[in-house]
Amino acid sequence: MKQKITMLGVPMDLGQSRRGVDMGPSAIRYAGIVERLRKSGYEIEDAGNIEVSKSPGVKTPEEENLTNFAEVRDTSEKLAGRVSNILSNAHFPLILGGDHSIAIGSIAGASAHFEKMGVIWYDAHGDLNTAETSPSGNIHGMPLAVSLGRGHESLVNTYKAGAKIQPDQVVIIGARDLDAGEKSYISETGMLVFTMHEVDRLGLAEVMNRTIQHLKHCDGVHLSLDLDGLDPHDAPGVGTPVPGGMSYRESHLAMEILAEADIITSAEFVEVNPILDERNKTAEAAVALMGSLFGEKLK
Ligand code: Z70
Ligand code: MN
Ligand code: MN
Ligand code: MN
Repeated sequence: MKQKITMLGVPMDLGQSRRGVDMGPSAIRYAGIVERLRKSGYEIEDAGNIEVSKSPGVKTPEEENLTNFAEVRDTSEKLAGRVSNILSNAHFPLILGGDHSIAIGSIAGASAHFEKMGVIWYDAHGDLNTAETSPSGNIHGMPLAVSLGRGHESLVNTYKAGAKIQPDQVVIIGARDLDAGEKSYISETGMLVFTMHEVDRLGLAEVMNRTIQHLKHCDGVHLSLDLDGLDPHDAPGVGTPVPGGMSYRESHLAMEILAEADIITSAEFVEVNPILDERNKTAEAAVALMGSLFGEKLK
């Protein structure tokens, strides 16, 4: 993975209902990400944040169970273009969220550069809802579904028409809060999901080995890491903490195994909410995990 990194912040908080996650990119910068990766010998360029604007005025009918639909759609389109350009310049796109709805844009932009891009979804949630199955109407619970071609067509058609990935290109790790519609979709498709049950049974090292094996047929892999995949004890600064998650240590091991396998071609770290955090602990965890993902060694 030794290459130039372009880092891009997406101060998006419209995909969910807690304010503050738009400050995630600032908190991660404050926690020293640029200096950290430079120490490992990377050239890293901070491209700043993309603009996220809330459009005032009349809500479209889509708003029914897709809150802030127009804003999320517009931001996704913009982000996809930026991510695609970063890859065209042969740089590694490192995206800082923002809520998880931004994955719609990251995956759309990145997948345009591969025949078959894999996605590792490290999260307490499946984010596989559609407006029909969502209990909340929050689009951050839908980005993986959208990338798989399920959901409102103008979200699905971000950047390029249609699905960006197929179920056999996805691995979910750390799930422990799946909604009924998400469970049905997982069992219909046979998608590989390591819930906390499998993480505890197999250990995270084995989970990561099986993940890498499962994505062998992919020519690129996007890592989408939601900080709520970690246990709230280690990452309290998230909008929807779910007990019983992967520890700080386990998550480091996961990143180190990915670094060793050298398969990740783009990454995003999302859902850091500094307002809900304890002394920037969650942003610092994100930075430390990025260090390991980019090959930092303990000795
Ligand atoms: C729930 C929903 C979710 C992230 C929470 C929660 C989804 N399944 N996603 N936090 N990142 O509203 O769809
Ligand atoms: Mn260059
Ligand atoms: Mn998520
Ligand atoms: Mn989540």
